Amino acid sequence: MKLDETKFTMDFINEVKATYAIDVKDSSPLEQLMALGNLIKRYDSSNWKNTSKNYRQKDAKQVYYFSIEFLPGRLMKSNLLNLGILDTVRDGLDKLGLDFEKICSSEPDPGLGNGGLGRLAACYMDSMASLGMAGNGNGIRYRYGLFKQVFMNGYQVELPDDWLRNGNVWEIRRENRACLVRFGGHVWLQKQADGHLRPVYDHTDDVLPVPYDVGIVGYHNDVTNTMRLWSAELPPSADQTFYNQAQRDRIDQITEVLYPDDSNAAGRSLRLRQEYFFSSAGVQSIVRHYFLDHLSVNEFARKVAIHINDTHPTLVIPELMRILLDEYDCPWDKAWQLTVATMSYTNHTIMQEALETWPIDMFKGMLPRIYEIVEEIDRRYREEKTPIFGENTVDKTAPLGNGQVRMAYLAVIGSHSVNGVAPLHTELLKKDVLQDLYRIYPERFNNKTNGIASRRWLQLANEPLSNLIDSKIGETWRYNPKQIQTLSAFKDDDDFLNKLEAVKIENKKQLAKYVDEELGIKIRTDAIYDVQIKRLHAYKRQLLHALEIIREYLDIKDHPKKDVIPRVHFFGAKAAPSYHYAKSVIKMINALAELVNNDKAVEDKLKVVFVPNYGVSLGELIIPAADISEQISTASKEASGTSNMKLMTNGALSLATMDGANIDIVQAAGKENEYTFGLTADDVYGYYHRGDYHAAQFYDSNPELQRILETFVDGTIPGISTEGREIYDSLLRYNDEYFVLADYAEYVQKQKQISQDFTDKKVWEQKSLANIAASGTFSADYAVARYGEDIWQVPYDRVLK
Ligand code: DL6
Repeated sequence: MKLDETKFTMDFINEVKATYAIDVKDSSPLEQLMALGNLIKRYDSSNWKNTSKNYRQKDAKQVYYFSIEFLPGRLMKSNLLNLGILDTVRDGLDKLGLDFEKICSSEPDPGLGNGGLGRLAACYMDSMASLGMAGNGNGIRYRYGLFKQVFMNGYQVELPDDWLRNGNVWEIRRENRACLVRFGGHVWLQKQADGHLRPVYDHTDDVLPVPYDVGIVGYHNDVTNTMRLWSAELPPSADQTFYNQAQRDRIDQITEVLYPDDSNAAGRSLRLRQEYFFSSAGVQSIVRHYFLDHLSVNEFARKVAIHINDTHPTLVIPELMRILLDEYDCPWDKAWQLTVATMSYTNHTIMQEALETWPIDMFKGMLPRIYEIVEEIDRRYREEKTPIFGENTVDKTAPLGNGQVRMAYLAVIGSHSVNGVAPLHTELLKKDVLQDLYRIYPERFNNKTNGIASRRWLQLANEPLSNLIDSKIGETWRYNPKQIQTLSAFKDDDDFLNKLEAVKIENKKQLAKYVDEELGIKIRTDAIYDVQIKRLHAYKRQLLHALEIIREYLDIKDHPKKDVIPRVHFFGAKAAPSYHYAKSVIKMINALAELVNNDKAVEDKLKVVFVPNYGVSLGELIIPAADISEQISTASKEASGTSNMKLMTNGALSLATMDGANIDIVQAAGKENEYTFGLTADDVYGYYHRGDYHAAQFYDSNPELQRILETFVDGTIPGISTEGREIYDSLLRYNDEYFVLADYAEYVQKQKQISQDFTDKKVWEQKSLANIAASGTFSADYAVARYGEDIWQVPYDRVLK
């Protein structure tokens, strides 16, 4: 959009006055944020309105991306960038003597996701809008996000994330679009006057889902899509006194708080309520919208695509069946054909514990009509497939089995497409996790490698680098990220390489300032910034990184005169509150940091920074400053990873196992520009099949490793007698489930190589450039285009090069 700076400043002054009845000079950054947000929302309102109108006029096929998590990050800068008014607004506020950065950082970071899955959903929302694709998000408006992490005596403590405390300036409450979701009670089918069997409900617990819409602004294309988040409320028409406190609480609880990612174990009935709540509300709203312009259900699958982001929204399948059968009198076969043609499912993990199942008794009691439908899906599946694939295979893969409703199997059976998120991951789904279903429905399986929003992770997070890129190759890469590839022509341009280094140092200064001011740790800006930012999980192996830090520490202590390339090791990671082992690793790393950072003998050479409460905004600060991207999961365990892509596009070199999308990154940027090591997925599966992994062998043959492990239990790292023992035992007594010791030697060797290579600035910058140049292919724009073409069959406007 076009915006004149003078008009903007006048509008802003008036907005502050109208909203708060004060002058700008008397307003706080938070008030300025709210006023600015209101103003930007108003500027964008015509685009938002026209986008929906255009889609309807064109009768465009709509995609509905169902995700129990969305992790969008702050929206102010991203909206301004996408509207094309970032500089105008920044300059205008500057002229008013206001601090634009301070205003932007007053915006709370919506913690509506745990990690990769929710962030991916947010990247895809941004790309759908930017491609001009009719894409809608559907999720939950949690009153509290994932916890706020603080460290007390090195332990993770979880505080509530009250992100809505001051309201959310970007949302619009649309109470007139609310519907009704039923839980519990009794249901039976009764013949109606028109001869149709329809369900009759009795004694149900009814909940009113109220949608809050957030505009998702496309990049320079006048498109604003909608992300719809549902909030659970009391149905208004009922006599309010009819509800006792327990019932009110039960309703409030549904959208009160996001579940941490290890808490979706069977038995958590609130999680199941959340899942049905947003699935049902979303599908009802889709059907309502569809029937505004269509008279029969016949066109449904040609006009609607529903995407199931991991298993949490799988109940959209029986819910759509319910609506088609019970409300539109559709015969079963037709309803099923439409449902399968509408649905598609992405799997995001091969970890067994994350493949959701629900005890049948609980499910049936909470969702009686939905259970009947799942039972019928199960019955028909068995009837159709048993003659072909045999009872054993069908038993193993049916939606109901072992007293459980098996969500992943239901998702595969009820969708026309099933995808993994990196080639290796998709292969493992076919060969291992979903192998029987792959045999039954081979044509459904496909890969869609993840992508990231390069607007947020490069253009916004790293404006200096983006401007430098512009200065060499112009601005078209901002629309077509693969064009960054042309930067590689400058790999021998010393001036350009020096500028690349200067940008990195500037970004390191920003980060160092934050670390000093917030954590009281002074770090050098000429050190290697070695970064591992992701959820804390044993398979991601923050422990392996810690072993290297201990090795470096002992080496410096043993050889005080030795020349050392200084390093700062960064961690950012939340552990799920009930994940005991992960919390022990956090405590251990914090204790190690305490030891290292306070030891005068290593002062300038080694520092450890564990940044508390890692989230999108901290990622935007840390990633542009990174030299090394630690992607060191046990091969086969990380489905894809996306921090690997964000770090790469900011010029960090990957220190990586051949896991998830690391494989594709290495292929794109060239093996010579990354540091790869460790067991492959085949090696890991080899150990599983033979059952011959013996961690002790690696320990026994490596005195350095022995010494390092001793520090967990001999008091060298103070204050971790319990955690140190637990970690030590996990490696030796319980045989190192994630092969840390097997990969140790090669990992260390690569770390030593990194230190050596870092001294040759030119070669280092060339490697960094190779990563930046190859990163465009991992833009979410291409990923979403592939989803649009192959899975959803929806057109989009932007021609991507
Ligand atoms: O696909 C997004 C992201 C991947 O990049 C990560 O590799 C994967 O671990 C993550 N998976 C989840 C699974 N959550 N559950 N359930 O977050 O997805």
